[in-house]
Amino acid sequence: MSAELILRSKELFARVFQEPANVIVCAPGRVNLIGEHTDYNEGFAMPFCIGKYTVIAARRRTGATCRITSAGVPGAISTFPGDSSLSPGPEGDWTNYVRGVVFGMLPMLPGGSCAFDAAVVSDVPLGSGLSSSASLEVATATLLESIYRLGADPKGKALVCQKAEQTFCNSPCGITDQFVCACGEAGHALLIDCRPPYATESVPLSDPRIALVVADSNVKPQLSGSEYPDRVQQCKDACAAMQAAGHSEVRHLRDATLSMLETVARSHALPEATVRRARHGALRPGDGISEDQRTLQAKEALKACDYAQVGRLMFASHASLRDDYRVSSPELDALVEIARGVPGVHGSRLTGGGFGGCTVTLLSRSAVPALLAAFEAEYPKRAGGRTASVFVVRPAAGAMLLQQGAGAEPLAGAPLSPQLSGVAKVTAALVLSAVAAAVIASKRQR
Ligand code: GAF
Repeated sequence: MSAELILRSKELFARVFQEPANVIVCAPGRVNLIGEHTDYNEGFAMPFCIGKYTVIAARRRTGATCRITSAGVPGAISTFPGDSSLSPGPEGDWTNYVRGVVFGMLPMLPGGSCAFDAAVVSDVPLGSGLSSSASLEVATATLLESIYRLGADPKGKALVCQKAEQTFCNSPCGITDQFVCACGEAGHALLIDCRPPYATESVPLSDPRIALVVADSNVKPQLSGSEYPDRVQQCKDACAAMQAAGHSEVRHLRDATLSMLETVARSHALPEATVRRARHGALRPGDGISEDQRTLQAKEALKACDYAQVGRLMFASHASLRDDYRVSSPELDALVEIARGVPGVHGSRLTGGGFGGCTVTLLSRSAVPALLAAFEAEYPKRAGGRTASVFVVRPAAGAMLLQQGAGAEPLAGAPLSPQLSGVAKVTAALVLSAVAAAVIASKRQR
């Protein structure tokens, strides 16, 4: 987290609302190390927060009107009711992420209403599959939690945010992004069991011998386009077919075995494409290789510092997402293949929903310069001249209250401040590192 981002949020607030903010909150973007398209099948995912954040500077008001501005939309102030009359704004409006969360939290608020002024700044790349939307949602929930002094419940907060995205933003997303943005821990990945009651396990991921590199293909994914909802539906169809074949216990792909699926496939009850999606999906561990099994194996390998094994599982995950789940793109495949050719790279895969966006690569720290050079030299050749935006990431802390008080003073000594200083240290290390500073990409977009 850069101190500059906090300062920018305060300045924006003061400029737009003509007085100082008195609360500052933040929530990060995320990368998923492994466990893709498993969450809506009640499977397993293992993401981590990246050191890029959405920061909100705010001030509680009386009444029931919310006003919000964003550095990304200079000069505009959006106003909406902070009570049960609240509804989504126009389709695609960025404030729908905020509105949805406010709406979802109304029952928890005194009198069932709220009022605030808020200014949003963010260094999470927008629309790159790094969860800029979940970051905004969770930051909003953290704001309400802070200004109305609600008891902290990171998991409950994540669920409200997921529902906000589903109902106000028309995206049938799973729980991974909001969960890690709310519950992530610095220096750790978060294994999430996406079946209620959502057990989690923090898995150490701060070995100085390894590095994690995110490469943005600079092709924008469209989560609310039809491809993602189609995948969700195909998984449901596969479950329905297995139920119809007598496997009544298959409520989600998590409950299915490979042999159940094969039986149904042989009876031609499902289109071939649906069978392939389900093969990638969360088939019950212990029977065939699925993304769920890879995720659980990767967690064990990570705990044993067996990075070669984690890497093999990442490559296998990418192959399954490319060939069976069909959510990759030529650009993402190119980034993974370029990484595969660099000595010291353990594994690489697309991360997030796919159809563009980013890859994540796990490698020896000493191999980072070679990987950056390979992306710079090779990607434009394989991606029609497009360049990638590449940065080193380290697992960072989840959402937090940063500052509170008359002039929004830092929370020195408060329980959250050690987390903040942890983030600050990580960020400082990154900034000082020649490797991390090597953002090789141009800003060129499509
Ligand atoms: C997107 C969704 F928002 C997540 O819930 C998850 O399904 C992911 O795609 C794929 O793993 O980020």
